[in-house]
Amino acid sequence: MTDIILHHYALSPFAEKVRIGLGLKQAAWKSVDIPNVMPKPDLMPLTGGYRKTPVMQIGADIYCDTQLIMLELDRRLPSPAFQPKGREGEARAITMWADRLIFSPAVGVVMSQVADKFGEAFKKDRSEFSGRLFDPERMRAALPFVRDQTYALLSLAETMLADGRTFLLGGEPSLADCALYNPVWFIRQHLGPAAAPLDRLPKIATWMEHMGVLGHGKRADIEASDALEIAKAATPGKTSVDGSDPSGLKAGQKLSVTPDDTGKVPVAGTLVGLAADRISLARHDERVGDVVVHFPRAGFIVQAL
Ligand SMILES: N[C@@H](CCC(=O)N[C@@H](CS)C(=O)NCC(=O)O)C(=O)O
Repeated sequence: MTDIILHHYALSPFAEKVRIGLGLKQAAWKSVDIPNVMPKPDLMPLTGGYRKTPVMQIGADIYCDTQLIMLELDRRLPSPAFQPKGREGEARAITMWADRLIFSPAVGVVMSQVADKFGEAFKKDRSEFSGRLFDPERMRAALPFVRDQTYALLSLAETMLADGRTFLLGGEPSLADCALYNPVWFIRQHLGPAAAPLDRLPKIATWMEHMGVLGHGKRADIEASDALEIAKAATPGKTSVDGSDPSGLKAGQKLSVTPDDTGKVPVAGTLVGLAADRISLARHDERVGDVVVHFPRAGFIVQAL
């Protein structure tokens, strides 16, 4: 298989979800360090505008959003599986819950306590990214609310672990564990393991120890320019458009795909792939030649151009 390349930075919690997944699979992968704010001049030729972290590249195929990155890793490296047999939907539903509901208040818990550390460039970037002013004063005032939300939501995971199981779906780690690891890791990374509300969640503390053992797989650092060369030398993999998709979209249509929550930058291209879990656009860029950019369906807005 062509190398897995992860474009990411060390402190990104969504990147940590993928890194711990690569550890679970004991995968070998290549790492490109990207800026944590715009501009990202060596990422844009690959994604066509998608700016979030992380992005996975395999040759000339570019995977946006960890929802799809994890599915693609599972497809290409099936063992050990991210999704226990017969419980695939459950694993993915818990993942969506952690990504879309827990992440935001957990980030609030951290930001409300460290917001003053960030410079103007970061504040400006994150204001644009979220569509809301990065205001340390407002963040500090929100701490009781975001801490309560984080506690209430993490308590559900604490309940899942209450019967003594090692991981969320049983004896083996799954996609759901990698997703929950993301916000808990972020709080611990910035505020330590005893920070509220983690101090009230002993089962999650033990579970984090089991998760940490998974590691990050076998990582080798490469330059962004190497990744661009790899894309240029590669040909995108085969894709197909499901003709019975309820959207009625047809192969060859010009479309844009845009995240519905943050970093809402549209990516334009030609439809070459469509399935229940993904939409794929072909694009061309001088620096990388022909690439196909893949997005999940859930959480992305598709518009005809
Ligand atoms: N739904 C996305 C969320 C990704 C996300 O929000 N990543 C954060 C970093 S953890 C981000 O992009 N921040 C702005 C940036 O890195 O430029 C996913 O699952 O990949």
